[in-house]
Amino acid sequence: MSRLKALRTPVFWVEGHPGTLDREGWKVEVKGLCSAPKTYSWHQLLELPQTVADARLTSVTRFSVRGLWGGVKLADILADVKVRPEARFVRFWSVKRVYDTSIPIRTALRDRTLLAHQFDGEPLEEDYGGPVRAFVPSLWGYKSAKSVVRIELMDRY
Ligand SMILES: Nc1nc2c(c(=O)[nH]1)N[C@H]1C(S)=C(S)[C@@H](COP(=O)(O)O)O[C@H]1N2
Ligand SMILES: [Mo]
Repeated sequence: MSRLKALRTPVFWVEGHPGTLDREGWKVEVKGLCSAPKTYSWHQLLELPQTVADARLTSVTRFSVRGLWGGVKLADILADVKVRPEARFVRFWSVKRVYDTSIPIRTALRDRTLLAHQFDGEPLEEDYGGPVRAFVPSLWGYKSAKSVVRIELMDRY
C-alpha cells in the first residue's frame, strides 16, 4: 500500500476520477509564451534533473500532508522551453481538460514548485494525480492540479 493511501488522505476529483492512466505513454505538452514549446514524453520527463522537496500539500478543506515530493522543478521545464519574458502566469490542465488552474510565474519559479511524480519515493498513483501532477506547496492545494497533460504560459490570468 502506498504511504498516501495508508495515511488515508482525502482524494479530490471534482471532474470525476480518471480511472487507470497510461504512465509509460504519458505526455505533457508545454506551450504558449515560450520560444521552444515541447511535448515531453514520460521518459523525457525522467531524463530532466530530478529533485525532492520536503513540503506540505494543504487543502482549504483542512487536511494537509507532508512528505518528500519527487519530480522535476517547474523552473527547469520553463528554462528548457525558453519561457518568454512576457509570460506572467502558468496554467495547468488536468487529464480530460476539465480541471485547470493557474499560478503566477514567480510562484512557478520557486524551488519547491514541481511537476511531481513521487511521494516518499513511491510513484504517484492515479488517486493522487499520477503519473505526474503539479505540486505547489506555497499555495492552497487546489493549485496543485493532478494528472497534468498540458502547461500553458500566458501573459494574463
Ligand atoms: N484534476 C484535479 N486536480 C486537483 C483537484 C481536482 O479536483 N481535480 N483537487 C485539488 C485540490 S482542492 C486539492 S486539496 C488537491 C488534493 O490532492 P489529493 O487528491 O492528492 O489529496 O488536489 C488538487 N488538484
Ligand atoms: Mo483542496
